[in-house]
Amino acid sequence: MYTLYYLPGASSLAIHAVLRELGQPVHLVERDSTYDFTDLNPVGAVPVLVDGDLVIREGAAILLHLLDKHDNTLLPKSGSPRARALESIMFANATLHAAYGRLFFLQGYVPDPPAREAALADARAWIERLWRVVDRRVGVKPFIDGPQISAADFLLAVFALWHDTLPFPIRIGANSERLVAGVLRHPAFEQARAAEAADGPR
Ligand SMILES: N[C@@H](CCC(=O)N[C@@H](CS)C(=O)NCC(=O)O)C(=O)O
Repeated sequence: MYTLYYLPGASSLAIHAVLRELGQPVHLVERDSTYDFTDLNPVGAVPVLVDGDLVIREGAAILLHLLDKHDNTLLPKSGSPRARALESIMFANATLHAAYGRLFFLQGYVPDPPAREAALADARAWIERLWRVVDRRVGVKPFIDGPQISAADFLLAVFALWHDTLPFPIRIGANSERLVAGVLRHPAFEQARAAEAADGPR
């Protein structure tokens, strides 16, 4: 059985939902209940997945490990559909996720209010610009790379859920809103989210 270190509603929710989609049993351990978590990940961040003797950090690496190991429809097996899907995962996890990381850092660690507000406005504008990239890529499709839900879609929906915790709105386009609504209705995602909600908001 896998062990997933998580925080409720954090990017680890995407991994949790993927594990459910794959039908894989998982032992969930909340990061803050683990006093020696930095032994597992010196960076202190979730997700961390334990698979037997293997400890994997970094969300994208965890996703690829799981999707290569188990039969699934979340990641095409080869060719340009796979390349597109990998690009979407990396964009979501390395570019859009990092933009939120910057925003959360500014919220928590810039003590001077005027400096913080200016930096937050800039971080927010960058996130909205990235969502416009998402919106154009989705176009009329239900999900980012086609009719089939993918791992990148799970990540995007997790990020969109963070908007409820912010003191200002983040505008995403109509295509992105449709994508997110589709993920929120998806049974594996819905179940993972409900299970984590029992632990409270992020
Ligand atoms: N590059 C890392 C980033 C992970 C990350 O930023 N995780 C956040 C939650 S989404 C975290 O654990 N932050 C530490 C904290 O909230 O204390 C990955 O993709 O796994």
